[in-house]
Amino acid sequence: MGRLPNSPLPVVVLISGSGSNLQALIDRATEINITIRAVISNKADAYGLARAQEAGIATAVVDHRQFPDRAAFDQALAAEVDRHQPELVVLAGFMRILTEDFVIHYLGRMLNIHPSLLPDFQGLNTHQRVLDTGADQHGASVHFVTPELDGGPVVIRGEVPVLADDDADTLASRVQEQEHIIYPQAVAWFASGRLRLNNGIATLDGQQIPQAKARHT
Ligand code: NHR
Ligand code: GAR
Repeated sequence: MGRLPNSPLPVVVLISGSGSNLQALIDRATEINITIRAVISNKADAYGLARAQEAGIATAVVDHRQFPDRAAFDQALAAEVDRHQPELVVLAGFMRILTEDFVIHYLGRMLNIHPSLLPDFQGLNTHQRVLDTGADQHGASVHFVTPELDGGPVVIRGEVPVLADDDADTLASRVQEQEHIIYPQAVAWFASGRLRLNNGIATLDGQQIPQAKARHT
């Protein structure tokens, strides 16, 4: 079942919405040596599903509302993911908190992109919270997913300035430009074997990736 050396890394992408980060990965898949085996959404109307279909990628919907609880949803989601035998699972605007069992199953082979400079501004509604705090820097972070929500080791961050006339939408689009650069970069590192999670520590070329200190909550 192992891959030939230098064959593209099989990836499954989980989405809930627009899929612009998915599109950035589709556009650079050949260059970064990945093959996106499937795109799975918990929302049937996610625009990212159309992006996948346009690119000839298999799609599936696992609607969380069809399950009695998070454990049942996550079991169905894991079954759909595992059918495609990915070596990496990419959360790209996926909006459901995942159970510990799900996360442990993919530990060290699941990445997320979060719209803040982690460890600052974990959770939802980050752009408005940054504006409300008056911070002058914002951005996005790619991290390994661990059971602690938005708390796994950070791989790469992309920074943007907060401008005086920003609202949450202008700030979000500036952050997303960075997302579309840093997410393919992180996935490329993983695909080439340079990026790993070792005993809870993210390493690049065997060196620990430095973790920033919190400046805000
Ligand atoms: N699951 C675990 N265990 N660990 C992480 O680090 C996770 C995760 C699941 C998703 C993405 C995350 C983000 O980047 C992510 C990281 C959704 C929520 C949330 O509160 C929070 C963080 C993230 C994603 N979701 C609500 C829920 O009840 C639903 C919100 C909605 O549907 O709009 O699941 O920010
Ligand atoms: C991105 O900005 C991503 O950081 C954020 O949602 C957007 C999805 O955009 N993720 C979260 O908020 C996760 N809770 P996309 O669907 O166009 O990639």
